[in-house]
Amino acid sequence: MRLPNILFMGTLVVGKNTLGKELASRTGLTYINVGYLVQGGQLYDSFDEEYECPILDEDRVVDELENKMKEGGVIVDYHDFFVLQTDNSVLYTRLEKREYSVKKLQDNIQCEIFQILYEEAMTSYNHEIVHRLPSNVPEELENNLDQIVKWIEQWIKDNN
Ligand code: DAT
Repeated sequence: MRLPNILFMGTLVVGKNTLGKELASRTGLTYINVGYLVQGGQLYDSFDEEYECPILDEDRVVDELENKMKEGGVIVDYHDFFVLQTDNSVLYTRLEKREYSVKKLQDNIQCEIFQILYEEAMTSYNHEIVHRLPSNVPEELENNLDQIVKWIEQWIKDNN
C-alpha cells in the first residue's frame, strides 16, 4: 500500500514534536525528528554558538531523509506542508520555559512575526500541499490531528 509522507514546519516550540508523535501513534506512520537524526548520524559540520544549533551537512541530511522517505509513510518534524503557527504571546511563554538565549528567543519570534516559514513553504512547494495549522491550545492540537488523519485516509484512497 502506498502511504504519504508528511512534513511539519514551524519555528521552535510551535508543537511539531507533540503533533508528530501523536499522529504517528494514531496512524502507524513512522515519526522522524530531524534534530535527533542529525545528532544520531552526526550529520553536522560544526556547532553555531550564536544560534545554539548544529550547522547541518545538508547534502547528507537530504540523502538520509530521501532514503527514509522513498517508500512513503513517514512524518518528518523540522523547522521545515503542515505549517504550525502559534500566536506570539503564547510562543514567547513556551520559549521562555526552554531557557533559550535572548537572541534565539528573538530570532524565533521574529521568524513567526514575518511568517517566514510559511512563505518559504509556499515558495518551495505546490500551494495545494501546504496547509497552515493553528497551534495555541490543546483543542487546536486535537483538531489538527483529526484534520490530518482525514487527509491521510483520503490520500490513501486516492493513491491505491
Ligand atoms: P516543537 O517540536 O515545535 O519545538 P513541542 O512539540 O516540543 O514543539 O512543543 C512545545 C511545548 O508546547 C510543549 O510544552 C507542548 C506545548 N504544546 C504543543 N502544542 C500545543 C498546543 N496545541 N496547545 C498547547 N500547548 C502545546
